Amino acid sequence: MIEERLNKVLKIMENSSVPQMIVSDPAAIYYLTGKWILSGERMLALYISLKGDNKLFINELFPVKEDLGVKKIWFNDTQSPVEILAKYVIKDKPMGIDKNWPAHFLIKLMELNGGSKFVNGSEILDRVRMCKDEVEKDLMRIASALNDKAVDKMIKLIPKKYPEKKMGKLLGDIWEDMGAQGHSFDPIIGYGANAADPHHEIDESTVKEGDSVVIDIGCKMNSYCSDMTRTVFYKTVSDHSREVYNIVKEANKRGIEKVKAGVRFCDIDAAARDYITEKGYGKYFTHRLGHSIGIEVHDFGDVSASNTDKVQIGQIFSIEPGIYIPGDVGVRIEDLVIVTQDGCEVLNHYTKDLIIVK
Ligand SMILES: [Mn+2]
Repeated sequence: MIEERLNKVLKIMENSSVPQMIVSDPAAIYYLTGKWILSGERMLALYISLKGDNKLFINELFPVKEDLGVKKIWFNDTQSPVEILAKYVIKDKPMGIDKNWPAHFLIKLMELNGGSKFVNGSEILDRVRMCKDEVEKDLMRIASALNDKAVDKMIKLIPKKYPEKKMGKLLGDIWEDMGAQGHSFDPIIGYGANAADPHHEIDESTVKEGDSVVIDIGCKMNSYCSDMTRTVFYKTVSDHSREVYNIVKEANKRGIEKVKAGVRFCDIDAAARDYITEKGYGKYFTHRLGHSIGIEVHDFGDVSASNTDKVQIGQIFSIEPGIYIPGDVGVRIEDLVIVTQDGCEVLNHYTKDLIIVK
């Protein structure tokens, strides 16, 4: 177990009157143990408690030889893992449950009275995960540095006029060459009208003169995700498209400038959104400004009008304003930032100057 992380979790458990918790999400278990265990539909449960009698319940089909600093309780396919788990829990105390734990396990544990009440325990862990430690910050810097290089390679491929799908495939090769563990999410490469669809699924479209090209990509490296977007233009750019680009670029800048410890997420969202609205394009900025990122590309915690939490040092999230005018032009510019005392460190360094690819 990674003691420093576990201790942070235990402290919040204590303050929240959740003396015991079941963690089942492989990403959360990785965060706490440094080990990925992917057991499919078989139960995997890390039980942690304020008493310190932590245990990892794991099916024999997924042998983990190394010492993870937590006692392993093995079971096989002929046994009921929840019945085994229920023997170890404190039955008259509340139990935190992982938000992703399948209901059939939870219901069984409830039937066995494996706790005095059951609460969603994930928020405790998710909030700890939002603030990255120094090791994680470095891994995020490494993943983002690869993304800076990859976006450059992708932009240079545009004149080849490959369909979006082929571009996505080539990006997979780029990640492989760089030693990354593949995409952190399905890449978005959108030409022209497709660029105006924020979550466009890549298809067989090809680029046309005057198109904006949205490239929203990220890799996984050392189990951490990168995510950035750049928008460029092919051959020419209309005055209207240039105006839209410059507004998004300024909104991205204003969002980033607003970030510092103690500022509310909603105020960061507003810093970018209000500018776009002021310029008359508010209704075309249809999504939240950003999302937390780390082991998962969308970690807990979003940068949106409804999140009134204050940002804390070490949190990493995206700043990704966009303007999407259906059938016309789409522009998004996205960077990841690490919150610092006085501002933030921007993880992406690829230029945001308007590029016209010839
Ligand atoms: Mn993103």
